[in-house]
Amino acid sequence: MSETLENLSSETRQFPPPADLAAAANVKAEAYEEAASDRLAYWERQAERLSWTKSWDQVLDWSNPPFAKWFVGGELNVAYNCVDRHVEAGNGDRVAIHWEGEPGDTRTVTYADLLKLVSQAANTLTELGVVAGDRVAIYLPMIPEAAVAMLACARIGATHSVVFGGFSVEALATRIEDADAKVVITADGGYRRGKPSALKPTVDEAVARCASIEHVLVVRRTGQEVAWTEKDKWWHETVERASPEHQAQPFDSEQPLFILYTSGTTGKPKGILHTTGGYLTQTSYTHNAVFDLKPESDVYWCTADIGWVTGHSYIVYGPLSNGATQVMYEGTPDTPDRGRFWQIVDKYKVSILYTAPTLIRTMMKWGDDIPAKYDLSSLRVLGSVGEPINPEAWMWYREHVGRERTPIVDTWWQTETGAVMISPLPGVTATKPGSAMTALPGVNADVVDDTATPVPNGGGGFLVLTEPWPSMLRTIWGDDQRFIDTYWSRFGAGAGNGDKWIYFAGDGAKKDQDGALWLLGRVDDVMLVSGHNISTTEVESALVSHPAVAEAAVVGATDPTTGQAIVAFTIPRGNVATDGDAGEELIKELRNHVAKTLGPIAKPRQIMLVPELPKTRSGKIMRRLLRDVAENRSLGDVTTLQDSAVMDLISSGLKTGK
Ligand code: 6R9
Repeated sequence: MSETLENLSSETRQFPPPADLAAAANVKAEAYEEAASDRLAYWERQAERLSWTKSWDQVLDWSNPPFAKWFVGGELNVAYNCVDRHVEAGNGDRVAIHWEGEPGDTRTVTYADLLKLVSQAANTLTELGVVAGDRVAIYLPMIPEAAVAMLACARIGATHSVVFGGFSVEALATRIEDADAKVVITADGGYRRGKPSALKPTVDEAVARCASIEHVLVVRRTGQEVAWTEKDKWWHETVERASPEHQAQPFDSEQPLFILYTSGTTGKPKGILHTTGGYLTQTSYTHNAVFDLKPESDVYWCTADIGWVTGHSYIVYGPLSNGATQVMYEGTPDTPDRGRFWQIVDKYKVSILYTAPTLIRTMMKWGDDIPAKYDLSSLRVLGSVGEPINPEAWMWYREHVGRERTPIVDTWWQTETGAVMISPLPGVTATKPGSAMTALPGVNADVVDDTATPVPNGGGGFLVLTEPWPSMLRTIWGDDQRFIDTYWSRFGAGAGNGDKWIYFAGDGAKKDQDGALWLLGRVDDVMLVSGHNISTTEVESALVSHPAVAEAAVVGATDPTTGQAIVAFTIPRGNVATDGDAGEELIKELRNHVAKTLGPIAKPRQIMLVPELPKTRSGKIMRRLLRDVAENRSLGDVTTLQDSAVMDLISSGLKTGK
């Protein structure tokens, strides 16, 4: 890319933390100075949140960059830290998981129950021949057994590889093969959109292709008919009959904990490898700091799927290591109706809610009257993750969910970073709608130009992390070279530039006049229009700021005169007329609205009104597929698409405007 990203929009609204929350906050403003004065000592203090059977000799070994070792020589057991120690401290009766099935069935799992289940599952895996270092694939719906299975692997030092329950045979098989997994843990099926969907047939097909799999453990969730092979064992006939006694053994701080595959835009999926001591330190610390968690009184709910890194770090490892009480929900937000999320918040008196911009925009589209029907007064902190949150979606979240009381923490991080890196602190930061604000204490982030020089306030460029952090990925499973090439060869020492190793996140960002960070989306998505780099995020946010728009996705399509031209796919809000002339009028108005908000250079060449947008299971817009539509190509890889019918809907219902 020849020049830095444009810096088009400006936002002046600002919201200081509520005084009572600030006064009682877990982390105060001093933390920034403490961490800046001695970063490693700061992380060492965070590691002391955990129970170690052997302390470390060295905080960080960075002698062979970019391969980091944290808390070198330390030993701990991750499952012990997430379960046993809370029971030993007398909190066995505390609810760990309020589980809500989609059809309305519920389960309450206390920390004592969790200890029993995790111990039984650890014993079963051991009986099946799984030993420390082996890989176990997990392909489950959002049921408590998903967390149990992950913790059971951690307990015996095995490495889990969770694959989204919605992924295809192909996706599952390539992940099993790449990790050379020995066992798969799955279920007959799960509930989605009001009916049971099957999982086992996908596993059967994948296992038939993967010689490494010796056993398949099957949880009975729906009771549907399943085919049975000699590798299959029912969970309730093995795990639930196993001994509940299991002594957790300590493992080295760098023992692998999990592999999680990120699809990326090209090439085969990357198996991101995380280890134990540093990962648990940072997930535990950030969950406490960013959400201001008070484990005795808060009810926390993260709406992510366990198959996404957010589910790993902020449903399983962060919250459970902190002894939190949380809600886990199996299904979709509109089953049986569009109030389901708010009904759950009301029912369990959820105090901390962590969700994604895609859901917030969907709720905006469904209408303000839906959340208004519920008592949401228990909420005190709201979080967002997964994509840049448009300022208008942020304001809607604050107004209609937070009822103008609760701070919003917009948390930037990645599968690769393992835990939150950039976020406001709810008791400290005066937030700006749409900004993730600043790096957390202990984290060093910056925005640089293409010569790796930090941009001044007011400038835009590439987001980088300039110092190693405890929960950083250790490598790409089986491919150290790809790890170096992907993340470390753009800037700094890995690019033959100086002796500092600089991590390139792949995102564009800008620093505003106060130094707050604004994430601008993946740099692969940046558009080059008449020589100007324009971020998709800013044009999308301009569209969403129009009252007729619920959601927008913007791509750059090849254009003979401007190089690339801006093409926008826009979902109108529910009550907006779009038939015939009304649609044409709206398109004209929206093009002018963007030009007025961001400047004429950002005026879309074309706006299409669509009923839906293609998204991944974790809710990210797949702009790559929209680029294919905008350039009249056949669609590329659609295996990670959440709902394959969406692309047909878009192609058949297009209304174009020039
Ligand atoms: C946790 C997670 C990582 C990519 C990341 C960025 C985008 C995540 C964001 C955000 C702006 C935020 N992203 N959080 N962009 N603001 N608060 O999402 O991990 O699935 O690996 O995706 O998601 O583009 O690089 P992962």
